Amino acid sequence: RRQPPQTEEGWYVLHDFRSIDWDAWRDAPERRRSQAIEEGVDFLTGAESVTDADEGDSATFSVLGHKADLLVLHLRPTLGDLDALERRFEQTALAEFTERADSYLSVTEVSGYMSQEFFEDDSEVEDASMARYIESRLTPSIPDAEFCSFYPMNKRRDPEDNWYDLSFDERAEHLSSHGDIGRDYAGKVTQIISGSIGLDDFEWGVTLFGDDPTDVKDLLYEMRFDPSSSRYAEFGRFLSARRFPPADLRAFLAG
Ligand code: 76R
Repeated sequence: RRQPPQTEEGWYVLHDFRSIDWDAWRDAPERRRSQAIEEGVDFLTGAESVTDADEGDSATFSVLGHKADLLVLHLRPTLGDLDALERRFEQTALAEFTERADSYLSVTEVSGYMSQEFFEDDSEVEDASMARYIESRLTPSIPDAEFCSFYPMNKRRDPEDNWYDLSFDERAEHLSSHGDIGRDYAGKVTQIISGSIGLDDFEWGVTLFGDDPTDVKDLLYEMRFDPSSSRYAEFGRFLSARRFPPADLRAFLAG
């Protein structure tokens, strides 16, 4: 039996996808619509400035395509924080015009593949840059980029290609070449990889941010040819979204 790599967990992550009932929206009297916008802006602005918890981050996106209309992304220290945000949104007049289209729950994670020393030695992380790296992974701020791509993924468990049957060293080597590809896109694409084993349907959630969607596409295409993806990755649905400031909610709803 193989031992799992050690992991360290940080903030919990909720991807909250909503679709708008456009017919109800068009039919609603101006007074109700204004109230929905006002309460929606209040909720989203409050979430983005984290008035509800000690730390975390939130962001609002317009989702392209039919899968949803709105994505509200929350990172918070506890599940209770996320739970409270979900409930609070339901209390707004805006929620009356939305339905849950999808959602995903995960937790930010650093695994022992590239920072084994950190896990072997409980004491302080000696290396300051490693400490910063780990911190930025566990308590990330949502990058200020226009485009966001989200999908869940698994590592394959086929008899032929079983990620979980590989030795630690084999997996670490795969992830090191995987990381090399990723680092080529530094400054163009930022990722939040969050673990979801036991929390949601897949093993990880992948949230990518970039100003140019083509950079995201290029990065993923390149990774598809790398064994860590070509042999060992399986993907769920993909969703694409564009960030907007909560203050623009009226414009978002006006179309
Ligand atoms: O040695 C190293 O530098 C590797 C550091 C590293 C790990 C351990 C790393 C780097 N990743 C790791 C783990 Mn990643 N990552 C993804 C996707 O669509 C696809 O094919 C894959 C989706 C992207 C885009 C991405 C980006 N990574 C993981 C794991 C967990 C594996 C496990 O624990 O078993 C998954 C599922 C995963 C998936 N990765 C990087 C990136 C980028 C851009 C980097 C380099 C920047 C950085 O070091 O943070």
